Amino acid sequence: MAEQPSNLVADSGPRRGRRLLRRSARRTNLGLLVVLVGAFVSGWLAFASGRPTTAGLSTVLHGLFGVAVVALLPWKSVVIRRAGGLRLASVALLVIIVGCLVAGFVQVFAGFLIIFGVTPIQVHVGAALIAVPLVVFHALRHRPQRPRRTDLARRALLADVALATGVGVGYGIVAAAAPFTRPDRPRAATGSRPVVAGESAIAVPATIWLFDRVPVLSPTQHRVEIAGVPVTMAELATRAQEVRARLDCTNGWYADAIWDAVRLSELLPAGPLAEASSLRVRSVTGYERLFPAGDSSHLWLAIGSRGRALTAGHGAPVRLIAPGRRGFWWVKWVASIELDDQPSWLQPPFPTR
Ligand code: HEM
Ligand code: HEM
Ligand SMILES: Nc1nc2c(c(=O)[nH]1)N[C@H]1C(S)=C(S)[C@@H](COP(=O)(O)O)O[C@H]1N2
Ligand SMILES: [Mo]
Repeated sequence: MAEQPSNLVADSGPRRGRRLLRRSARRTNLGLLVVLVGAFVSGWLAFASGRPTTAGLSTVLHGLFGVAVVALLPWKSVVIRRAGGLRLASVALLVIIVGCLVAGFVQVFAGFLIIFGVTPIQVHVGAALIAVPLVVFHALRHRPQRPRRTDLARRALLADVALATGVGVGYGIVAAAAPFTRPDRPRAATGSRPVVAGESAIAVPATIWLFDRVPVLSPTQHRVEIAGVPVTMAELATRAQEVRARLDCTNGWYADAIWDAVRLSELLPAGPLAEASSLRVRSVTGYERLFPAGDSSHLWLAIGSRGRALTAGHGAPVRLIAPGRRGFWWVKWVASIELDDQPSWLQPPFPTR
């Protein structure tokens, strides 16, 4: 019955096969580039956001991009097997990406843990950072992979839809399974799992963002300069109230604790506060974050937890409590709080020390 259109007959056989393979190789590499960039960007987005909705959205987005990398690896293995030979830098890239993926899934299923002095997230983000120059080098060394018209052909789009569906289903399986590993430690929207069940902040792991050092300060000598006025710890203690807040570290853990703390809006002069665009919270170590001035009623200076003074590692004698923001905003060993004209978005998105 059916007569083959002549162009298809002419186009069949090994030559067509080779052309299709080359095209699928190009699309695989391009697709990998897109999802790698997407995973990298969404990973930092997930870190930047502390509120459950935005953090949850970027974490889901990140999971989808990450699973898409996994989904493309079987196709990439065809590209690799058909390549003339293996280059050392490309093999290193492969090892780094697989390590990054493994650490990502360890975080999802096991959560915060320390193996050989490092956590899954440290390995995961470290590997992603090392991958950046390797991917750039790899993509530049191989011939340019420009998108083509045929990439938008119906067959190609169908393949994309099939892949996207597979990625969605794959991510759904991961997300559905994750609550069953360590069910005693339910994941927050950020993916973090609780590190302690108690309500004392003292039991939480003392955490340094990058290279900061724990200073030893005297609770009786230390003063925190608030809009230029030195305030003693005893003064803060008399005004402190109990504040329940979740400290959610980007290292993959969270802790709900009760702090003894004073609201910043009650410590700052109302007039100048209304004029300022931001609050600069600075540590004696030089570590600092800028907050919108309007946040002053949601920011607190804590001097203890449930009647116990802070330990040196946790920011003694005074540290910031920033509910709804990731741990790196919770400046420890506060030296000063200044009203500032610099908008808070005009700062590095993450601390640099
Ligand atoms: C997960 C990331 C990636 C890994 C692990 C990886 C690994 C490899 C390996 C091992 C090869 C075999 C040749 C060699 O050793 O260099 C290869 C070939 C190739 N890769 Fe990648 N690659 C990745 C991503 C990319 C990306 C993003 C692009 C382009 C945008 C790309 C483009 C190519 C090209 C054009 C070839 C040559 C294929 C051939 O010779 O037929 N790769 N890749
Ligand atoms: C090459 C780049 C990256 C790849 C391929 C990648 C891949 C993945 C994968 C597959 C997961 C498991 C997600 C899931 O199934 O829910 C994951 C989790 C995670 N990744 Fe990445 N990632 C990359 C870069 C980053 C970066 C740069 C960051 C942060 C700055 C980051 C932060 C996270 C976090 C916090 C999780 C845990 C999320 C959760 O528990 O749900 N990733 N990543
Ligand atoms: N000065 C200073 N403050 C800091 C840090 C730091 O390295 N230096 N680390 C931050 C990070 S990443 C987190 S998660 C919390 C951890 O608080 P904890 O040590 O009480 O657990 O403090 C934040 N405040
Ligand atoms: Mo953190």
